[in-house]
Amino acid sequence: MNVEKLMLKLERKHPNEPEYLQAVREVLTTVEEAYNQHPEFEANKIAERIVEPDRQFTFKVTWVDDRGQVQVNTGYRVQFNNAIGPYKGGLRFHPSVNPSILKFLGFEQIFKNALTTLPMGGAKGGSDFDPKGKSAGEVMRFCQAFMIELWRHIGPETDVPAGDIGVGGREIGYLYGMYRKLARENTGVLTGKGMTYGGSLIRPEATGFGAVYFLVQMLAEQGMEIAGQRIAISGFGNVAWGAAKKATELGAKVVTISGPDGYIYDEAGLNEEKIAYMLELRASNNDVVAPYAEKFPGAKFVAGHKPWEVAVDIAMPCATQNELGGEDAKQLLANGVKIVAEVSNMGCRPEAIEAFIEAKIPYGPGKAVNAGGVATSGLEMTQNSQKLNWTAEEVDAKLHQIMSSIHTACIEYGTEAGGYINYMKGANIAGFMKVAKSMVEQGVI
Ligand code: 2IT
Repeated sequence: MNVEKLMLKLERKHPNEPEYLQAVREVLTTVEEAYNQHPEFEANKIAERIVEPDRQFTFKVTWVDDRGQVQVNTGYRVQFNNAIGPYKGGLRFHPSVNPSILKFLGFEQIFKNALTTLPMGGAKGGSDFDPKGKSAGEVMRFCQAFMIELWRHIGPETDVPAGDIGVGGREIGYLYGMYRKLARENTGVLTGKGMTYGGSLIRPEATGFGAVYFLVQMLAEQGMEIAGQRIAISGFGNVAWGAAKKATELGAKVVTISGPDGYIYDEAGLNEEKIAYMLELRASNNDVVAPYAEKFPGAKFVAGHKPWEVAVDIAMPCATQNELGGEDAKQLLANGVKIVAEVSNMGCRPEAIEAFIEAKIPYGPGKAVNAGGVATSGLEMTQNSQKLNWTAEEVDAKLHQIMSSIHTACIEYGTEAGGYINYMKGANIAGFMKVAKSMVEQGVI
């Protein structure tokens, strides 16, 4: 494979898709060497085939808001690759959603899902609908209108959507309700469902919990423990909540959370009450963290800044793509950061990753660290097809096991000559190999 030639072709074809190009470049450059040891990959044009989505749907979503005004949004589903299992990946509702962002997310999802050890292909979807300030009725009507279009393209053995930014348990409920009505069947076609209609225990916590289980293993590899570590978390949604909850439970001190308005610095560290309050803040639909500092006067709100300027041992980006840049990385390193566990998808910019690797700081990429979310979705699919519900302990034990196996795969494929563990390389190669082999074995289709 000639990465530069392939990238040039993609850049010409998709000049307006920077996130997609960024994700593809990262994967191809890190797998190049391993890829070239397999002549059958090149003979089957695996690289060219894997960067192209199987298909993409774009559809109009029309709905009526509370004032009686007609609203129009765009809905999308990118079915990227189903070589190892049904398409699987979340739906994102955010005004920034566009084909580039969904293609980057769908592409990442292929390798993440392969890492989970479960049979799931890669997909992503969503809409430019902005949940901010919308009433519950508006959210419901939007979700219903969205599913009226999407339902024909999905199914329990075809494509299984879930949540992502802006899509949580409430939205999944509305989406599932409409799917069930249209399809006239009760199948596990979405994951992240409520417990009364086929959901899995631990799914709401799974992304954050899994990330902390992975972090604990990264720390252990360096001879460190999580108890007593100072952690900077960004975001204040479902993922940040789960990570803060588990890290705090294990004795770490989470000192920041953040929103689009700025970040909260809480020197005393988060506790159960403050973590529970994060959910209230999110549910208020205002997308701001500032009220935290009014509610808990020991905490400080820093408007317009990111939490990466705070001196911490561990950084856990939990908000969105490219939220940690080169300058942020420099600042973290200058303040003595020891480990970066990226929980958001592609949360770090390439310059930041380069800086961490250059400084020999272990950097866990999102597709490994956050894979517990989709892994537990996979466990929800298994429970649905067995028509059984597992206990929280059973699900948590499986989540633990999956995160361990991802960590082992990263070490196996990512340990460099000097002993530094390049988790990005390890995760990309391990995920890629599985999908590429399966594509070769199944022929040119
Ligand atoms: O980025 C992700 O892995 C998710 N948003 C979860 C996807 C899923 O299908 O549970």
